[in-house]
Amino acid sequence: MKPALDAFWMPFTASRQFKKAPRLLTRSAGMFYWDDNGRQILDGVSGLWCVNAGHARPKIVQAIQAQAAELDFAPPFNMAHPKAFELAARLAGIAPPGMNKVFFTNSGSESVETALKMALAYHRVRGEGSRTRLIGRERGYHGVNFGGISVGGMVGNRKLFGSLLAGVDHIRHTHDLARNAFSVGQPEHGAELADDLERLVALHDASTIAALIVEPIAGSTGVLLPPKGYLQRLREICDRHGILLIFDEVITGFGRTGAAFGATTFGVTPDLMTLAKGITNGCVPMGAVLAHQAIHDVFMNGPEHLVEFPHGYTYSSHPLACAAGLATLDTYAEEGLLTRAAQLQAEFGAALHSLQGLPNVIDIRNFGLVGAVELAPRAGEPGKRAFDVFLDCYEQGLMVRVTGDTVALAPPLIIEPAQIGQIVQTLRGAIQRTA
Ligand code: PXG
Ligand code: PLP
Repeated sequence: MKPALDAFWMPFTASRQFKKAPRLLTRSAGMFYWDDNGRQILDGVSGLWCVNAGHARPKIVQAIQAQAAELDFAPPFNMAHPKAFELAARLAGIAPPGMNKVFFTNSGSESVETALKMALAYHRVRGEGSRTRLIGRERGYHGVNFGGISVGGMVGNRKLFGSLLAGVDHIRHTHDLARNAFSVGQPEHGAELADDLERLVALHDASTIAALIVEPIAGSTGVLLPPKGYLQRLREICDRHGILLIFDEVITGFGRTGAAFGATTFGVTPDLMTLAKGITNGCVPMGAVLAHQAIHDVFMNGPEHLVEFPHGYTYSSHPLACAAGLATLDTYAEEGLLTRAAQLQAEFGAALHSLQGLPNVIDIRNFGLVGAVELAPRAGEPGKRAFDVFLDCYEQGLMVRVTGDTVALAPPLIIEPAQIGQIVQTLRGAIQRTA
């Protein structure tokens, strides 16, 4: 029986369109979903960039089931349960050197709020409370809470919501079709865009700036890759001015770029890192902030019976999420998934770039197991062409993600070469049919 669709106010959804022609997923396994008509759909986007090990992995399913029966909830404030410590240690073990303190949240958005608060508090606790300004980047996505949309750079996510956080500024984004269209992997041009941070230092003075937050690869706004040398340059400028560097790795974490984290792949260590999504393979909501030891240690003074960092969520380190997280890390390790994207990158990139020359295709981008095909917008209808491609792909049994006029791909890391071919073949047809 079809459910009534009225009551559910859906997130980030063209609801009226959806409710006229609902797309209901009822089952998942491995690389696939099935819909309510029993139709099989190849998952080209890991659910929503999160199911990195593929769906319904037995070890993760069993861990969640067993945990629910054993310990359902434990208060996380001045109390804890063993798996929280175990998971924190395991995460620190795959993090860049020094990033060994783990603060748990329940989503990427909460991880971002947590990291921004940590950055502000860090400076204040150290005695440099004038550093209150937060810097983001145009076209950044940092979730949907007030801090995140303030440092974020997507007009559609900001314009309805008033004046946002005070004292925020943005550096320019790195997307440059004129110089970098159809780059394979990291683009050649644009490392100098990092110098935009120097411009903001000159404008505001470093003594007022707490942190810069960027995604190593901007996922949600259309897979915008860091030009060669760009992230290194951001790190240098932050160091020169005492500004903390936050990498938002909610999408780039857990194998998407060919190593555990984008920081590892790109060889740049931030001060704070936000995680979510792949941390539990998307199976139970969870996020985390990884902090460098040096950031954490600044907080560890004052009377020992007092809370050092007044922040946390009822469901921080939830037992079900910790159990899922541990089983997820086991699965990644047992199957070599955190580095599999590096092995498949060349093949995935070549397959995607074979779409160059199709009607309306104005750029193709790839890195690790993330890719994008950018289409020329239909006149007067921005976003419509890519949305039509999304609907066509879905009809043909392929799920992709669309943002603006960019079609994004981020398949589970267990993908087989034949399935890469299937994704590209379906996309080819959809782009031709919607031309
Ligand atoms: N930071 C980054 C870099 C993200 O990609 C978040 C924070 C927020 O995470 P939560 O768990 O609060 O959603 C994200 C999430 C898309 C899309 O269309 C991407 C995300 C979420 C929803 C849609 O690409 N990324
Ligand atoms: N609102 C009220 C009234 C609360 O009591 C709480 C938590 O105790 C919250 C919001 C925050 O909820 P959470 O800790 O799940 O983020």
